[in-house]
Amino acid sequence: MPALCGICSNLSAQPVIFISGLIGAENSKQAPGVSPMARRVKASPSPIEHRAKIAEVRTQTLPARQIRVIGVPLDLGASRRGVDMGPSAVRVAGLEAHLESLGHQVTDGGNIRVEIAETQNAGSANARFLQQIADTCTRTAEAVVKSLEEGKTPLVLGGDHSLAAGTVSGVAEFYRRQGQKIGVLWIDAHSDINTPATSPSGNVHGMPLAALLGLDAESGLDPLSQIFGYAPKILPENTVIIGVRDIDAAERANIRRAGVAHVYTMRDIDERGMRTVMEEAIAAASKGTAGYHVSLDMDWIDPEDAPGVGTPVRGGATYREAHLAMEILADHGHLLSFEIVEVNPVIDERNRTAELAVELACSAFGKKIL
Ligand SMILES: [Mn+2]
Repeated sequence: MPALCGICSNLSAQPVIFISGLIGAENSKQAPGVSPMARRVKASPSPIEHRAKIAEVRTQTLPARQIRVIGVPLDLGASRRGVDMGPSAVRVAGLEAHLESLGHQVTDGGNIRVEIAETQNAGSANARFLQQIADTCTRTAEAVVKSLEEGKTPLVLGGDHSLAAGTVSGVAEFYRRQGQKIGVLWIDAHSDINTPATSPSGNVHGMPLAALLGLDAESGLDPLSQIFGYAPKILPENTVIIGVRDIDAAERANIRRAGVAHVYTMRDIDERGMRTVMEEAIAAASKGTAGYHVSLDMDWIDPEDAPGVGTPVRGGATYREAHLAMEILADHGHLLSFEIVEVNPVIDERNRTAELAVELACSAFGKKIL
């Protein structure tokens, strides 16, 4: 289908309201047999009118949200210390003020209680601090459910990525009570799909996606998969992994075992472009669901732009690719909840990774260049 312009091609994937808004009542009176696309081309306004109209309609699809910030200063799931300071770094970078400047109402719900490593017994080497992490995730899940009940979009700040088992469980539980499923976009250098039985490191931040998909949940050994007493929280067909470039052998097998078919590696982004990848990812996560949760591990972005992360890996998304992905998410409007994890101020440079996290959150919540 030929697009009218760069902006129009953007619109072709928008909800129906968009297209009908562009065609207008007058044009809809045209003779039967003329395709909607032909009517649209015929009815093209001047470029300036056209752009103004698009700007107006786009704004309409992004209503102001009430956003609830929830900090989870967890670093029990990682071997490198420091991501427990992530929520603070992102707040210091001005998260609340920047989101409010976009017209959103932001309330900060404070931090979820987390145990301090030095006071705890790590338990089994297969999954260190697993029970303490599961307890924190359960508290996180309950806070997320409460936010959604109050009509607020949860914006969770980590902390290591194991906390996603809590966030996603909360979103899934809220929608399950309404008979609906959710999708997940897992944007990360790693696939985080080990289980306590397969993990080579015993670091629980490499396990949350497996827990959410209910992989090995029947073994009863993984309390992360049992939050709210059931598994799985998400289905493989609505789960999309984006930006991976460091997957161990067990994870490769687990991706197949779990049946996750929508995996976009950095090679896919290189070859096919961020635009195509995000459109396909959003389509998969949206299919038959109420919408999707976005779990953004800052290590997805190249260490050149995001040096302060738990586990840096070369070859990540560029600054602009990362923004574009978030902008495309905002265009679609089906974002149910959002989290930013693995910001590590200890190895950051003057808080620039936390500042980038704030920028990306703004793009995901509707900030536009023009
Ligand atoms: Mn991760």
